[in-house]
Amino acid sequence: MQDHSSTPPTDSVHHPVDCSRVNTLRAEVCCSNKLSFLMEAHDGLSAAIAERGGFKGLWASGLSIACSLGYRDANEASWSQLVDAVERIVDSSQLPVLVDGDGGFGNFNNARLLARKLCQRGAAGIALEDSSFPKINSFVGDRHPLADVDEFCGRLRAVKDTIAKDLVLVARIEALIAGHGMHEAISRAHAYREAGADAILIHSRSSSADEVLSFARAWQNRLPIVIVPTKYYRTPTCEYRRARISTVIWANHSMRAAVAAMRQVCGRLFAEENATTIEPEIAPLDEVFDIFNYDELAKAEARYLHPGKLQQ
Ligand code: SPV
Ligand code: MG
Repeated sequence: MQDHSSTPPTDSVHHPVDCSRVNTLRAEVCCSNKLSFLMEAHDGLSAAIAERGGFKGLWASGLSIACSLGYRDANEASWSQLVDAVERIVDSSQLPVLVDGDGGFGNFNNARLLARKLCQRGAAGIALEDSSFPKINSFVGDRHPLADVDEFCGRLRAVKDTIAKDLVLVARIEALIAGHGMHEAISRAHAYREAGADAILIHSRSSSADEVLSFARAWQNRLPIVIVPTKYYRTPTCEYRRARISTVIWANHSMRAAVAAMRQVCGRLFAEENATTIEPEIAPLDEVFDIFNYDELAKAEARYLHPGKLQQ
């Protein structure tokens, strides 16, 4: 008789969907007593590396996912391509994933379909922005038509009714990006809160944090605040703690790091026609194998492919 009773190897690549991820994200994003950080991921590799780096949650960035697929951040990638990318991100770490759902890919119906699919793929939250379809990245150009408030509230309500407590719902305000000013941003925040948002993401393209900090003062913590300090990166993090911001999203930093590193290695290999000088500067293959737990595969092979050898 062969012994199949030993403990099965843990397969961290294909773990079951963990419902507690939603609660973890809720605790991280919706807590204003403690500043949380979400790290951008755009594929399984960047997700696994962020987890190893110590992050407790991930931001599935629309910009970075589009970029990794070779698309522009203008709804060129479809909702199903986004959902597929999210599945790889979810499967590659144990962390909760807040998904950048753009505007929901259309009206209330597209938004609730997207939310349901993200739930099925193990996402923990969705951020919906009040842009109109097709969107364009917030840092590109000056035309950012906002969605009508009531129509966008319908998108939020439809998502909330669909996913109930199964996803954290973050409403993202683009009013400052679109040049509408603080009054519009605050009045939208009130409307989105009433429509069922769990948190408000206030976005800004200013090089200082003044806009988001004055939003936080006016908002008075009626719902947790999420920020994306891509352009105002010089602001000391203690200012966000002082303002009782709940969550900082590092929205595209792994993707941009990868762009710089790939540009460098391609340039060097092309010029030098030899890998001697570049080898010490790139990740060893063993690190790559370690990230995706190749050891587990070897153990699984011993257990399932060559079970007889286990007894020897
Ligand atoms: C993203 O990461 O896709 C975002 C953040 O939406 S930003 O690109 O800063 O608008
Ligand atoms: Mg985006």
